Amino acid sequence: GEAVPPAQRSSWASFLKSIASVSGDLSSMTCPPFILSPVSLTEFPAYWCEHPELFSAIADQGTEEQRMLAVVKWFISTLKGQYTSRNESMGSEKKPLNPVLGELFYGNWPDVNGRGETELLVEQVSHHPPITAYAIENKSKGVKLVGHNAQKTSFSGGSIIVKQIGHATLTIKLPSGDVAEYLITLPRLRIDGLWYGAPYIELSETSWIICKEYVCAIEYKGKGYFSGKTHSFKATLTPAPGFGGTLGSHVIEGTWHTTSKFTSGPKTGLEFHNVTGPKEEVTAIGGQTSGEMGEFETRQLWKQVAKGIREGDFDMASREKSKIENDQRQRRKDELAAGTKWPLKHFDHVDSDPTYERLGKLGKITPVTEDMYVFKENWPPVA
Ligand code: 0T9
Repeated sequence: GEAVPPAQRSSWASFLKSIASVSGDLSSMTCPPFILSPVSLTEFPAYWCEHPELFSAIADQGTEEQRMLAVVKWFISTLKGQYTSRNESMGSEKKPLNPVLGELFYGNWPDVNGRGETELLVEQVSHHPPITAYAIENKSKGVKLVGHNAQKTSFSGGSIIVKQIGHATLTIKLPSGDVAEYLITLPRLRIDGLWYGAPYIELSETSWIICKEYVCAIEYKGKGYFSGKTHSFKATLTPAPGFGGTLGSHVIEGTWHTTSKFTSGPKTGLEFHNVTGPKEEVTAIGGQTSGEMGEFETRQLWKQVAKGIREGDFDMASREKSKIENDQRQRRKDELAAGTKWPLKHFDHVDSDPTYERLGKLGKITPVTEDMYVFKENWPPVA
C-alpha cells in the first residue's frame, strides 16, 4: 500500500480484510479517512451531461440511423467522467458519501449556442439498499433521460466487482409528434489497485442501448484484452428485426476515455467520439444558499462533513456524519411509530417497466424485467 498514509496502513489492511467477507453493500462500511470523498453519490448522475451539446444533438438528427449513432456517441462520451474523474480530481477512486433517504441534487447546464438549457434532478429513493433516481431534460429539444441505479458488490481476486442494478430510458419528442425511446443498461465495474491504496475503475462485460430500430451491444475490456489497452470498448450496432433492409450496421472501437473510430460499416476509418477536450460541470442549484432548497439538498446536508474531509479535520467529519445518521434513525423510528412512510418527492416506484421489457427483448437481455422509478414531471415547480 504505497499510496496509503503510514498512519492509516493498519486500518486500510483491516478494511481490505473486511470487504473480502462483507458482500452485497459496501456503502455503509467504515473506511480510513484518506479514501473518503466529500461528494455524495446523489451528485453522480450529473456525469450523464458533461457534454450537453452531445445530449442536445440527439434531437437534431435527420434519420433513425444518425439518431442512434448520436445516442451511442453521447453515451460513450459520458464514461470518462463517470468512471475516471475522481482519479483525475482526487488522485484515486474514493468512497463517496452514502446518501440519506430523500437527499436531493438539482442543477443545470445553460443554453449556449442554441443547444437549449438542460436541467438535472436527483433524489435518493432508498437508503437500504442505496438507490438513486434521476431525470435530466432538455425541454427545448425534447430530450429526456430518466433512470435509477443501485449496486451489488462482491470481492474477487483482490478487486471489488460492482454489478450495476437499474437502467435508464432516453426519450426524444420527434417533430412528427412520435416519441423515440432508447433503453440504456449499465456496465459492470471492477475496482482494482486496492492493495496499493490507489483504487481505479475498469469496465467489463456488456451494456446495451436498444431502440425500436437498433440493438447496440457495447463490450468493455481492459489491458491485455482485444486492443491491449485500458478502457477499451467495442460497440456493435445491428438493425433490429425488420429494419435490416434499410439501416446500416456499424462497429466502433477505441478507448472510452479518449477517442474511437468506425472499424466496420459504411463509415470505416472515420472518427466516432473524442473526449480529450474540456467537459462542462453542472451548475448546482441551492447548494450554496442555505435554506432555499431545504436541508436535504446534498451540499447543504453534507456541508460540515465535506468541510471536515477537505480540511483533514476527520473528527469533525465523523461527528457531523453521526448527527446526520442519528437524525435519520430518529425519523425512521417516528415513521414506524406513526405508521407512515417517507414520501418520495419526484418519483413513484413501480414493479416492472414495459419499455424495458419491450426493448430488452430485442437484445435478449436479462433480467427480462426490472422495477423502475417513474418521474412525476414536477420539476421545476410550476410558478
Ligand atoms: C453510478 C458510478 C457508480 C454510481 C458508483 C461503486 C461505487 C459506488 C457507485 C456506479 C454512476 O453513474 C457511476 C461510478 C463510481 C461508483 C463507485 C466507485 C466506488 O468505489 C463506490 C463503492 C461503493 C465504494 O466506495 C467502495 C469502497 C472504496 C474504498 C473503493 C474506492
